[in-house]
Amino acid sequence: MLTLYFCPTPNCQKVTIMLKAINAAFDTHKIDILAGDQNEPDFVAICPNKKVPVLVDPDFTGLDGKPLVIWESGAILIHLAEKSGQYLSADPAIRAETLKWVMWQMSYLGPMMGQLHHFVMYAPEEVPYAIDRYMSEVHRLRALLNDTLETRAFIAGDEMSIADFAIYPWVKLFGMRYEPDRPLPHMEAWFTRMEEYAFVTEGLFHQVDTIRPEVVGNAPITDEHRNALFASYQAKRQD
Ligand SMILES: N[C@@H](CCC(=O)N[C@@H](CS)C(=O)NCC(=O)O)C(=O)O
Repeated sequence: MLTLYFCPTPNCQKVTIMLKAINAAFDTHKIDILAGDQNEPDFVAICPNKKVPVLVDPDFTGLDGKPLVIWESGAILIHLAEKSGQYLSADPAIRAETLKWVMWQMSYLGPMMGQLHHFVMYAPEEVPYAIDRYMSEVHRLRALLNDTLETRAFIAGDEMSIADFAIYPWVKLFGMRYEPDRPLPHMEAWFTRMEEYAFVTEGLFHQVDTIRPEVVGNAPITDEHRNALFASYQAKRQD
């Protein structure tokens, strides 16, 4: 059976949506990132990058001769798409378009939204330049998404793909916290189209009751949480 090391945040929710979409059986191993579970030696042994999600797929053998371990959510989506033969077309043009948007999510949308969240929620001091910089990037990226969805049903064309799964949790749950600078009707219509599929909502809300209130802004972030999340940064500051 597949094992997913997980917490209910967008990078993990894209994987749970995919797992539900392909009807895969999986065990969830909860990693409490505010408690610092990602820094524990057992976890670091499988993910030296100290981040979730991590997928262990015993149907394949890794370079170390053990069950295959994959981290980086985009790589996990591609692995599951290739394994199941679903949500990543074999047609070169559709495949390229799908991978382009997966990479866009991994390199722009996720990092820019993540940094905005960091400077709004977690930074120990206010840095207006950083908030302005990441907020304007988030506005730009959402506008691009909205404009793209004006002429297509799903991100990579007529068919739902791993590009939709990668992008949806970020703009749906996370993005709602940061008001857009203009209406995004095509993105809203895409939300509705996505949510016609029960697995999208099931994947998005998988174990969502275990989310910490601090992660969604309903309780204050403390130095203890910052130390769990940004251990190397804190250590450097104390030098
Ligand atoms: N590029 C990575 C990012 C993973 C990531 O940042 N995961 C967050 C949760 S959404 C995490 O593990 N944070 C813990 C930490 O920063 O210590 C991916 O897409 O898998």
